[in-house]
Amino acid sequence: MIEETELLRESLGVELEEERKEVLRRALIITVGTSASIHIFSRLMFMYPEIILNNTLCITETSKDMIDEAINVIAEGYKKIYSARRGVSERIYAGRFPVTTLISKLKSDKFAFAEYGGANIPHHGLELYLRKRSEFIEHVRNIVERDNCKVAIILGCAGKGSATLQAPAITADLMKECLETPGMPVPIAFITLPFRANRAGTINAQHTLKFLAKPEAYENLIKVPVETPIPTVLIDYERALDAYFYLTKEKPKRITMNAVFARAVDAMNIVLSTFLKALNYPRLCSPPIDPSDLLSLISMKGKVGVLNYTMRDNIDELMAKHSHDLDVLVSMRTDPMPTEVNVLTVFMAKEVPLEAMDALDAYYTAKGAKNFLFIGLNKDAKAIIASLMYGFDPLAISPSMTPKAYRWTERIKRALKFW
Ligand SMILES: Nc1nc2c(ncn2[C@@H]2O[C@H](COP(=O)(O)OP(=O)(O)OP(=O)(O)O)[C@@H](O)[C@H]2O)c(=O)[nH]1
Ligand SMILES: [Mg+2]
Repeated sequence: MIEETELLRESLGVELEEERKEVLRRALIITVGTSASIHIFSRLMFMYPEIILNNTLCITETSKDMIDEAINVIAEGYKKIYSARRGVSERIYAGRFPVTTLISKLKSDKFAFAEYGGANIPHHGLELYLRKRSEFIEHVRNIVERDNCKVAIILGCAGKGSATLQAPAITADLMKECLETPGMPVPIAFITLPFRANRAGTINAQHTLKFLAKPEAYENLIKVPVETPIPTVLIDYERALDAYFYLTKEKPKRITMNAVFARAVDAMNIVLSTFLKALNYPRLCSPPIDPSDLLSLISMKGKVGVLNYTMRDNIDELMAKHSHDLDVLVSMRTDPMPTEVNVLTVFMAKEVPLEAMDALDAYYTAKGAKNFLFIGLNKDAKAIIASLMYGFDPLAISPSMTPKAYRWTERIKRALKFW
């Protein structure tokens, strides 16, 4: 698990003022439900503190209390980062600029679908979204027009009442907007899937997979054009266990749930922060991410994407270990694997070596990449490969989305298989 202080220490090397001039392209980040705002976005901010200046955040909730809570958590994190950068006490910024400015922006950009939560029932959460659907799309249009956002990133944790069906429904609606209305951003959702030991969550998340694979099954309910692709990347908490064991080399009898949640969130955030940096700083990329290229890679009806990544201290280590790392660090697996995928790789290092492009082209060609887009991002000291592989069948997920009790020995054995 990457500690917040460590993330903060790394981020302090970044020259904020210098970079702010560079910003040419913004994303609209929409968090759906409680965990996405509180756990995912706030950790993402520690990995990429400029995220908050370079992009626009729209927190959505189905519960009034949780929206205030999310704003508080994000504002506290921002205060911590801002004061650490200036080497002063956090107290100085309590109730003052720029924290107060951030809070009022988050308050005006948020959107509440209801007041009392999705009550743990995905269909109820969906219904609450549908009641406010046109108002919400109008809200997004206004933000996009104001801030000129090129990509919309939807973050949700499937398993309870809100994100399970709202996140895919929002993505479907925004995809329709993107295809029909010039100037609307390219949407892409990043949705986590629960541990199979979470019985209710697992059963609920079956709906997420089914909705993504066969939106026509929900046609009467949702009235989205069922031909519209729903660009979505899945992050399976079950697979985070493999990543956890691989990266920590631990073989414990018992590990904490928080450690594994944090591992999944960090994995997702390594990739998300790298993609966002590539989007935000086109001048540092060769070639820059073109949102229309992204759209063609992820426009595959009924299919989803997975994240594939690795992070090492320097390029030599990364080049030596990348293929083994990439074999293990995948955010979701299916059985069988798709035979054809589209791949986008952002290779981030202080100076991206030319050999990286060859090496990754060869790696992904062997994995069945039909289209492969390589982006070199010259930034930051760590060496990171952040890939999006698109074209997986969500219903072929492995392990299957059925409740299962924990058997640590079995799981560790499975993780060891990949080493
Ligand atoms: N990253 C992370 N995820 C969590 C944590 N706790 C729960 N989750 C996951 O998040 C899923 C959804 O939970 P919430 O975000 O609270 O649910 P919601 O979408 O707000 O839905 P309602 O609260 O029912 O309206 C759960 O099923 C878990 O899989 C955590 O501490 N960290
Ligand atoms: Mg909630």
